[in-house]
This record gives sequence, C-alpha cells and structure tokens, in this order.
Amino acid sequence: MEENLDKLFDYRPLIPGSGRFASIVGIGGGAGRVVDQMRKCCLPDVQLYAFGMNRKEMDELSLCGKYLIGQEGLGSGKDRFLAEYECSKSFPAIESVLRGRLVAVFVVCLGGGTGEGCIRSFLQKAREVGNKAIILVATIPHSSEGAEKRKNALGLLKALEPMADALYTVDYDDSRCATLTEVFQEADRKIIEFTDSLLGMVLRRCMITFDFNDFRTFLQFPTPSKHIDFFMLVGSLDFLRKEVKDWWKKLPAKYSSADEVAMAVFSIENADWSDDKETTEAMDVVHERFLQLPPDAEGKWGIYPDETLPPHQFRLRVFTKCKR
Ligand SMILES: Nc1nc2c(ncn2[C@@H]2O[C@H](COP(=O)(O)OP(=O)(O)OP(=O)(O)O)[C@@H](O)[C@H]2O)c(=O)[nH]1
Ligand SMILES: [Mg+2]
Repeated sequence: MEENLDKLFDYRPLIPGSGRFASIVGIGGGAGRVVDQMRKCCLPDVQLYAFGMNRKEMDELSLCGKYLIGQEGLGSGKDRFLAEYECSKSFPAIESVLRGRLVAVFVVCLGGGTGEGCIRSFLQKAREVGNKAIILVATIPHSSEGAEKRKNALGLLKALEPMADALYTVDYDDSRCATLTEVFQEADRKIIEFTDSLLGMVLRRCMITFDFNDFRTFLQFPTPSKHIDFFMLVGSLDFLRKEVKDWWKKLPAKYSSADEVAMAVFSIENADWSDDKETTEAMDVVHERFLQLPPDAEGKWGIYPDETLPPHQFRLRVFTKCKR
C-alpha cells in the first residue's frame, strides 16, 4: 500500500516534525558561514549542514551538522581537483544528510577550490538518493577578485545548471556596495531571505494551500533557463500600493516588462487576518498588479499569517521565472 502511494505521488507524504522536508548544505568556507546564519530562520523540518576543508573555519561555525572534507583540515590550497578527490571520501556523510529529504538546497560561493571542486558531487548524490527538488544557490565572484576566477565560475555555473532543478544566483558585480565585506554581507542576506522564503511557501502555516506540488510546478515550469528571481517588500498598504506599480522593475534587467514573466509565485503576509477590510484591500493591491501578468504566464499565490509583523504591516514575497 505504502509503495502504491509512493508511486501515485512520487514522494512519501511528509511527517511534520520529522525534520525531513529539506536539507540545506553549505559547501566551502563562505557558504558554510551563510548556512550557519540560517539558524535564526527556524523553519520547521529543515536541517542545516556545512562541509568544508578548513578546520579553523569549520570550528567557528555554531551548526551541529558540520563535516570536514579531507583529513588535514588545512583547506584546498585553491586546488579544485584536490577538493574533488577528497570529496569522494565523504560520500557516506553526503548521502546521510540527503537521504529521505524531499528538497536539497546547496549553497556554494564560486571562486574557491572547495566549493567549486565539490559541488558537482553533491548535486550528483542528490539525484542518486532521490531528492525531489534540487536547488543550487550560488554566488559569482566580483571582478576585483580576478577576471579569470570570474570567468571560470560563470563557466562552471553553466555546466552545473542541467544537474539542478532550479538556480538562484547572486552576482557580486551587480552590487553597489563599496567594499567586498559589504558585498558579502548583502549576499548573505539575499541568500538567507530567498531560501527561507522559498521553503517557507510550503512549510509556513498558510490560509490557502500552497503545497509541495505547487512548489514543484514552479520549479519545473519550462523556461529557457532554470534561474529564479526574487524580491521582498515589507510595509504599510500605502507603501505596497506605491511599490507594486511597476513591480517588474525590481527584477533583473532581462525583464524589460511584465511580459517577460513566464511564471510568478507570490505570498502576502500580515499579523492580523481578522481585519477583513484591510486584508481584502491588500489582496486587491496584489491582484491588480500581479494578475496583469501576460495571458500565457502562470501565477500562484499564498496568504500567510505572521504574528511577528507589526499591526497594519504587510510582507510581499515574489518569485519569478523569465521567458528568456
Ligand atoms: N557571501 C559570502 N561570500 C564569500 C564569503 N567569503 C568568501 N566569499 C566568496 O566566496 C568565494 C569563495 O571563497 P570560499 O568560500 O572561502 O572558498 P572555498 O570554497 O572555501 O574554497 P577554498 O578556500 O579555496 O578551499 C570568494 O571568491 C568570495 O567571492 C562570505 O563570508 N560570504
Ligand atoms: Mg575557504
């Protein structure tokens, strides 16, 4: 019977509280630090892990699920091939953190030996153990770190795309921050917001159901690239009304108008859903704009209560996939 159910849904129903919805795995020094900061997100049924080659960096993480790749703990010496070789010895640990999860999210900061050398093996293992949604979150090094480094990272990203179901990237050259430290901080925040928001669409208490199949429909919606774009707004109704006017301008430049949107998923949140008038107004604001998607585009949405938001404040999260 259980086997039949498994075939019907193509995944086992999630047992709430089992911690088995998703594994988020940071690979390499920078990515490990990003995932370490995700501890504050507190999504249920999500487990956090870091894999790295530098013992000192790993010791600084507060995560419980951390694994050293290789015996030495001295780093990869920027050697992608050494990292790849050492990573093969960690396959049992990699399988153990991925097995039985519906979703695998891999965070990697491209430009370093460990992340670049190991990411391919992690993506392969996720497929092998049967994760149903495989998401790659990657940062692209800044030009000031070296043109060669950046070119290699972009080439690798292209090669990795077929191995994932969806991609979210933060390109450091797009940042307006003045220092590299600030660029990294901004990227950390974006990655945490994106990951928390995307998994939260399924995991947070929702007024109308947005389930794992809605989630997969979005990831699998056929577009030329697997990239997902994302932005988030928090403010009063008046603020939202103003901000969502030309909402597609908040997306990357490849969206020259809302017509470029192939599919959009959005959530609206506020603390008090008992105030029907304000809630309906918020829905109207969002409907007016987002349902003006091109006729061939698809839209899905969810409404979520969030008691941590101040009264009369709304949070809008928007995910899109582009026709180009
Ligand atoms: N967002 C973010 N990016 C970082 C951070 N530290 C480094 N980076 C970026 O990540 C790239 C790779 O650096 P690491 O993550 O240290 O590299 P690694 O995968 O550990 O590989 P090796 O150190 O070469 O073994 C760098 O080129 C930077 O662009 C960080 O703390 N946050
Ligand atoms: Mg490192």
